[in-house]
Amino acid sequence: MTDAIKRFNDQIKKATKIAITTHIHPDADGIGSEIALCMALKKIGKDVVCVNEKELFERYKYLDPQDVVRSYDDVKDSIDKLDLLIVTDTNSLPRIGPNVQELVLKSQELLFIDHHPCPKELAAIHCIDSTKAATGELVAELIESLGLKIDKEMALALYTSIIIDTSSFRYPTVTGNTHKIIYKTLRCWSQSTSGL
Ligand SMILES: [Mn+2]
Repeated sequence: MTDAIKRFNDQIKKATKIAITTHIHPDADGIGSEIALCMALKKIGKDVVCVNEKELFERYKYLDPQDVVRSYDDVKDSIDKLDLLIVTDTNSLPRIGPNVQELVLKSQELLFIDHHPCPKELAAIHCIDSTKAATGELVAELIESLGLKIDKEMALALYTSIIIDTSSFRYPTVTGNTHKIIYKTLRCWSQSTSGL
């Protein structure tokens, strides 16, 4: 287990009420990552919701079969205190939007889960791994580190994250590990029909 994954596990262990967000003008990596992580944390009994600055675009709704994403306006009155706020696919607070930033003040802890380069002081206290091609690649490993198997719904969200952030595996950020995660997501969907 890397230090980044250990930090994630430590934070999850001590948190019950959790919100997850991503950057404004979100792409499929930010959205797929927050949704897959949210579904995983629900499975282990956490009180968790995704809160984005704006409502999810219609074109991304297929990634959210459990309807876990809320807009800030939807939840602003019902979230009083949080144990943990997780920010996916950025390590810059201004990028989560002016309203969602209010949640930072309501939360005991803050954790970035990201793959963009950052100062080493930030990487030392968050879950940031710039060797990953997508945040979704890192989130898949985090889900497994909780002792969970990636299920079909998580697989769809994570597969989409990685496809979008690598422009269908065309970028040099793609590694053997990226393909290993993709294999695991595809296996969820094809297990019953092939020997994958
Ligand atoms: Mn990304």
